[in-house]
Amino acid sequence: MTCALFTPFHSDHLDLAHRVVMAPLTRNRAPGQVPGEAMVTYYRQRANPARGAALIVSEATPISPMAHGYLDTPGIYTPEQVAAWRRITDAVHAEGGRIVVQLWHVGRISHVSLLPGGAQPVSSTARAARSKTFIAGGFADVSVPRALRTEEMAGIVADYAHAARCAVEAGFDGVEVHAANGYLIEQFLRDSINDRQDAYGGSLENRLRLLAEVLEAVTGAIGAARTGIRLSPVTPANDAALDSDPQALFDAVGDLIGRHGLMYVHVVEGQTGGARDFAPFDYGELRRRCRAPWMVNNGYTGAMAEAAVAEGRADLVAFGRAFIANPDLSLRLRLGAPLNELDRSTLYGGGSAGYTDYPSWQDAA
Ligand code: 8OZ
Repeated sequence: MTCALFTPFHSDHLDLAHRVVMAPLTRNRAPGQVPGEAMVTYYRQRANPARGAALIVSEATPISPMAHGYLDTPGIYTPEQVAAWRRITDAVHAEGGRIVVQLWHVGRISHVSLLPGGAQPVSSTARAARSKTFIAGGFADVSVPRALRTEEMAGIVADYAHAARCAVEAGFDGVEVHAANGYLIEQFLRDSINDRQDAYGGSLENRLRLLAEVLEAVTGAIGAARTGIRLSPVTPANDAALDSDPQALFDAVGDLIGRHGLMYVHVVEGQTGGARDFAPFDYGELRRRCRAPWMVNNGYTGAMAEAAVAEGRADLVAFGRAFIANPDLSLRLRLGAPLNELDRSTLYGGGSAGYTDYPSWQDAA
């Protein structure tokens, strides 16, 4: 295939061999919340830009014990986790690749069985999401959260900064703040969820406050040059009903981001893993405000990605499901080779089956 997608990308803060990015993908294969050998193999298989990703965004990675919401997700806040992630970043760099870690707090999308001492999940609100999570024994309804007290907010922000410092110590090339898919930051942003009366709820400025403080803290800890962010302005994922005015909300988010000069902005267009035209939204307007390299995601084929880059609608394109099933996705796209099919039954948890055993094009041939 020709070939805008396979031109190098250079910006002030990013130098990439081409435009194909591996999207963050929750796989639930970190028993004890620490990355193990299988994860090293999985990321290494996808790390060489000549076959795999120009940039890997890690699976969503909790920033603190209270940030977990799914079984066996790997944290980035203890020395043991930092040492374990270091083996992954070393493996990726040895292949000539780049990797950032996605910093995650699930907020109310969690379950008491996953939290320290059976604690209640925390959120902007005490109203439960009608949503499921994945716990020991399978899928379960999320637990009823409690609303964070105003004086607890500084601790959440400090957890983001601590995790960002851990990320750099672990050898990551940067971080992606997960501000998408109905998790904690979106639970504060959207007026459909945030029902607070304090300085973190009500007005647009107040609902933006957590994100503003997180960006200030993370860029203060590791620099804007190493800070990216993921947004999903109109996804309904995790029972996140749309804001009453998504365009106004995310235009304000864009203005905030634009003041920081971030490494990149990663946007899920439409319904995460679903309809790209789920609700109207002007992504071009958001991009103009963010003033950062623009990474798009959600159901892209190679042809769609090529067109988006060739027509200037995106700088980078993140592929999720296709990268699960095709460790050598970029080579296959470049050659126009057929793609392996995804096995949905092995997405979350389990062993090497459906994790590190998808064949490369060369193996198959
Ligand atoms: C699928 C399953 C569990 C978590 C997201 C981190 O949607 C996730 C996720 C996706 O951002």
